[in-house]
Amino acid sequence: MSKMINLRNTDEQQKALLAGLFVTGQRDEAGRPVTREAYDRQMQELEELTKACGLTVAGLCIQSAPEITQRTLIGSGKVDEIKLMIEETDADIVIFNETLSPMQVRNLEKEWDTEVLDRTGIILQIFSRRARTREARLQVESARLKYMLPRLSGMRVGLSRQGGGSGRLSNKGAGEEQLELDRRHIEHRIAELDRQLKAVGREREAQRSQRLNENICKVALVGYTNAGKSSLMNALLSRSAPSSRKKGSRSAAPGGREVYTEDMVFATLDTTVRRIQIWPHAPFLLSDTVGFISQLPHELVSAFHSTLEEAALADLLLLVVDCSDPDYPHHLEVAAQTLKEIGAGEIPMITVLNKADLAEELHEEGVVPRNWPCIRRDPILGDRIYLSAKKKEGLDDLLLLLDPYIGTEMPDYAVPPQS
Ligand SMILES: Nc1nc2c(ncn2[C@@H]2O[C@H](COP(=O)(O)OP(=O)(O)OP(=O)(O)O)[C@@H](O)[C@H]2O)c(=O)[nH]1
Ligand SMILES: [Mg+2]
Repeated sequence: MSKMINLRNTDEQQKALLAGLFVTGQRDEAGRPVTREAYDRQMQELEELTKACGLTVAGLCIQSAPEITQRTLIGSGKVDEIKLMIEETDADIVIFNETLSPMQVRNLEKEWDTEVLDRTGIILQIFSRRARTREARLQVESARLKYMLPRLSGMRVGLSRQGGGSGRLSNKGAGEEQLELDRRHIEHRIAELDRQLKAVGREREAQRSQRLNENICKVALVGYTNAGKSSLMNALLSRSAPSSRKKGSRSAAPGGREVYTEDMVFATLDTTVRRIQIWPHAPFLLSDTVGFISQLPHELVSAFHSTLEEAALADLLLLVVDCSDPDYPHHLEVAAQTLKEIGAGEIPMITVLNKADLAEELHEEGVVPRNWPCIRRDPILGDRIYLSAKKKEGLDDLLLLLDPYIGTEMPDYAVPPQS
């Protein structure tokens, strides 16, 4: 099966077709009508997710219909159309924007003799490829198995990381037997993973309580994936005095100070905490963690609960959003909803409208509406600030906004820069 694709170990890029069903007259979680433009942006996001998985997008097929077809989600005419597209493009996989029922996946795979995955499946796949730390790996495996469990009946299941070799994306064919695991086996594995996660969680808890005991403001970067959270952390780090941590403090993660950034969804999966100390502002602890996305699979939210909890324990949230993205108001809503889910809905928050440089460029090209923000004009609007993490513009204004939270009293170990 695998609902977790096993990418071939080859230089050849594998091809995906993207499919979606735009149900006319549909409403979002807030009860507002979903426009075709908004739906097309969802499909663009699916394209980003597909690329982040190392796949090439070979084509796109969206059906517009008043209702779904139970058997295959899309209507039979579209099923035939996509079958032709698969033949023409030699696609290895079809990825749906909508969540598919196990029955729909089975029916479509039978029709097309090609692997079929949904949005949740592709997000889980990205997470499993990116997870680096032990905790992230455990969290992702647990989420994958929980996603698979209700989809087992009649499915061929590949849980092995090896797989492949058959020239297909899935584990169908040779070696299939050894890749089949039954429900009980999976349930045992989930229980074992959850036990290990609890143990790792206790270690994290010990580090965290040490930080919480420190008399220093804890600020958490949160927001939609690819908004520039890690870039903002690096921009602040570049202004921060070299670590002058108190003896015995373990608040900053070991290793290099800079964090990884990339123009790609889910570049960050783990939490990093750094001490930021920029004269003459008081020092504070800044954490950077996994980003949010529309329809973040709930298996992942629960598996990543302890990672996301970092935000729930902060004194202040910096909600970072890419304001050059026309869909940014929606990203803000998703972030607010996710924060509520993880118990961080009541924490004081500053909204950072990042990539103001890009928004301005687009504005000048006439791409975005005329009333879009301008970093040089009104950079601060209440608890909102426009800045550019990449160009390191607007950081002083941000620090001014932070002052009331981080305190202005200089601790004795804070030293002014030497001129
Ligand atoms: N033009 C412009 N690009 C930016 C800015 N800030 C970040 N970027 C770019 O946006 C991309 C994503 O940045 P990250 O800092 O990795 O974003 P993130 O929010 O940490 O993303 P995830 O970890 O994937 O959730 C990178 O290519 C950055 O260089 C900015 O102010 N202006
Ligand atoms: Mg990041």
